[in-house]
Amino acid sequence: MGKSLEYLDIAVKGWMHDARIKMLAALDEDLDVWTKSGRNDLVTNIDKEIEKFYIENIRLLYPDANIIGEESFTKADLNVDGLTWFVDPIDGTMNFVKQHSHFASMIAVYENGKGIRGYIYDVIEDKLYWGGPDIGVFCNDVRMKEPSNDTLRNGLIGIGAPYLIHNFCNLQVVALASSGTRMYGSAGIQIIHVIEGKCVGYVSYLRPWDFAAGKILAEVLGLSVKMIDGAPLNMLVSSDVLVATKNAQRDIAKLIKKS
Ligand code: 2AM
Ligand code: CA
Ligand code: CA
Ligand code: CA
Repeated sequence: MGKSLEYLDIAVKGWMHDARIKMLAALDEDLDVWTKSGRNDLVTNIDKEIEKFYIENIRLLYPDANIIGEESFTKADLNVDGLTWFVDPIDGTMNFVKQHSHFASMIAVYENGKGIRGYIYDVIEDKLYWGGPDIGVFCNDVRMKEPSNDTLRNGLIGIGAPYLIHNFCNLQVVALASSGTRMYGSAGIQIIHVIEGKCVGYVSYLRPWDFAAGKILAEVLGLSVKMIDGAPLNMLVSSDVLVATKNAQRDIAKLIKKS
């Protein structure tokens, strides 16, 4: 990878702090908003600006790196050979536009398919969750502990709304077997809740930049990050993703039915 991980951490945190200032300023201005695949799927000028800002900075320091950014990737970028960056400039764009809260900015760094660093920034709370297998996980400067290995019955479960509405894989039964269901509209925010131990799991249909950073942080903290049927995730493919305590993962596996 060339430069040290300490160097990388300082650089990425600087970019993300600058991006946060841009996002907060944008909340007081008129946004340009476009739809993508449908009326629920938005992109703003700020998503595009921040992705461009991250990619320009990554390219300056790591000119040979492969970058998979939500708003700009092409098929040619879809490989994980060497150093690969996953960029989701605003995760929860609908929340950014409608709620002015519950959105995140996410960056992940993989080397030959292995997670090196994940960064999830809860912009409104000003909390940056970051780390990797060599150093552990931190919330800002505070080291995070592994969440307790709670069961589904004793914990809250985050579920992507379409999955619950359509009862994908019998998830309505999973929801009823838990202590309650939570939906925040941002994969990053929901994964933060699992690594903090506020929820025992989160399941949704996600794209690689939605789960790349969270997978690294959650696995370092002893959580399971797999497809809902327990199959390993492919870092280049969108799929159902379950981030959960090991006990909740086992409980959910008993209740799901393949759709
Ligand atoms: P996004 O805001 O970066 O697009 C809830 O919508 C969560 O699912 C968000 O984390 C959102 O990320 C993600 N998501 C993934 N694919 C989506 C899609 N096609 N439409 C809306 N949200 C999507
Ligand atoms: Ca999007
Ligand atoms: Ca996203
Ligand atoms: Ca996004």
